[in-house]
Amino acid sequence: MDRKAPLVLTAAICGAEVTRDQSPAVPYTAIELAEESARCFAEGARVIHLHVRRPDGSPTQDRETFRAAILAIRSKVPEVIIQVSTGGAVGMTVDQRTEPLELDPEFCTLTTGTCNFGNEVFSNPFPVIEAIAARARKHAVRMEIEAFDAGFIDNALALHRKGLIPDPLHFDFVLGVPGAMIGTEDRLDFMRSTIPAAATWMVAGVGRYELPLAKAAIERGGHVRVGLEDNLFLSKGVLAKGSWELVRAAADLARESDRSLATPEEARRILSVPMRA
Ligand code: KMH
Ligand code: ZN
Repeated sequence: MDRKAPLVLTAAICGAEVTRDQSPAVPYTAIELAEESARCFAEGARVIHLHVRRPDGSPTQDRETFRAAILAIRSKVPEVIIQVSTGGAVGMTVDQRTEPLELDPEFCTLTTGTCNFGNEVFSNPFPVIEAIAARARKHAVRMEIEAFDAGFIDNALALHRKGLIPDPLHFDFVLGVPGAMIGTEDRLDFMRSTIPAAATWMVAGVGRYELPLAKAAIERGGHVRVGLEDNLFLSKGVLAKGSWELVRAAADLARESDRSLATPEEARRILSVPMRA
């Protein structure tokens, strides 16, 4: 990848696990998600990785809750790319996880392997991956491959060879999940050495790995995801005021490395996510 290509920043603003008890900045409602999306967009985020919550903060993949959130985000930030999660929360069924795909969103995640996830298991055996990919294809949703560990990439490439994951391939290396691959630079370099040269990639560092991996990805020509889903802290012991502050920190790293931030149009071209009519 071109080391000076414009940088696409994704903001993972909510997730399924983090709670208001841990950080008051975690958005739950459609309007909170939209306001946080607007703040992240203003700092340079071009993709919103979206989970939704019930009013009590518990995670859901309910289609209508996603619809309300997407409409609210669209009304505040028409240009931003909205990526719905098909991971949901640990323990959800394929039918639950794929509810947002029924809305014909422009972009979604696809996790291509199983790993420990804290003290739980994020379960993605091949029938689950293939079913989610089939529904994404049916709704013509662009897929981002989420690789929490090295074998997830091999699985994705096997599914790509079978025609189940379409070109062009785009990977998100999610590194630092307790129970999966850690977020060191050597792990990142190994992950990126295993993907096809034509593929695009980004990194989502979890916890303390978030900003160091953002810097490493920026220097290597990759793209970056930050946000409260992955990490609550701006620095050791200092809670981020919102995902927007982590986006700002990543954008600052890009400025220091002389990488421009992608415009909304550049982000859509780099990720192959055209604006839907
Ligand atoms: N909440 C994690 C178990 C995704 O969004 O696609 C899964 C996850 C991945 O967040
Ligand atoms: Zn997620």
